[in-house]
Amino acid sequence: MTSIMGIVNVTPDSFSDGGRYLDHAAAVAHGLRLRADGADILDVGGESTRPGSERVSAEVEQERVVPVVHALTEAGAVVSIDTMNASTAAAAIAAGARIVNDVSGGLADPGMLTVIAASRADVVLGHWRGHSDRMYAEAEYRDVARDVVVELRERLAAAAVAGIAPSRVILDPGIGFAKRGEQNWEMLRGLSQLVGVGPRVLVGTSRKRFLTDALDGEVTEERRDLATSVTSALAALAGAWGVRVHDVRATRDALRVADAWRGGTS
Ligand code: PMM
Repeated sequence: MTSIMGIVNVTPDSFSDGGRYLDHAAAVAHGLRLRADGADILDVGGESTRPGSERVSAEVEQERVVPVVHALTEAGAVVSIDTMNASTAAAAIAAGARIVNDVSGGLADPGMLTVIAASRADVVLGHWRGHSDRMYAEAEYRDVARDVVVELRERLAAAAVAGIAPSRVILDPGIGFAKRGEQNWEMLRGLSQLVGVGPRVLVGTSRKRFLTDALDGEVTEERRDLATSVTSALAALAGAWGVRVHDVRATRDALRVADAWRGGTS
């Protein structure tokens, strides 16, 4: 079945969590709850990448995430570290993280791919064209899915040059990153092109703006999560290996239904 990556934000400014899980113990408890709900991977992040969000120093980021990565690993979870900083990736790997989730695809920090190559961690390479303060200025495409495939192939090649085999790579179309509303739908429509590149593909639509814009009336968190479950199931049918979500339980149900549709064994 499609893998579920559950989101554990350890940030005070996250749009979704609003700082509720800033406290380490609360973050760990939240992660364990997501694991009980069916998350295969817990994605721990200490820097919000939401449009317009402030960057934090690598030191602050590490103070937030390293104890959480350590505790969740000790509890037996597979942990990924959501970071664009090589030093945070290294610290999280030392604390037990098995996957580095770099939304910038190794572009934000020139040391990132080297750190990962020297470890046994897998890596998520996201499609990215710049930090959140300027990413919409970069949102020009001829054909979104085709352009994203070209750019992620380059990141895959850069990873290989650094010594990271494609089998360790997971590609992510970077939904919401340097993509305006409709461009995200264009990307999702062309998702099978990215799946065709070869490595595993991860898709993150959870609670994102383009998605809630498709709904009418007052959009509650519950409705955003329902909409997320639909896109996650559709991503699974398009061949995604995994989805990154806040609401693991609803996603699990949706993926089981998609799996039954496909005729898989769940
Ligand atoms: N989106 C966000 C953060 N990290 N990681 C991956 N691999 N893919 C994504 O789409 C992605 C990500 C932003 O969302 P959040 O602030 O709700 O975590």
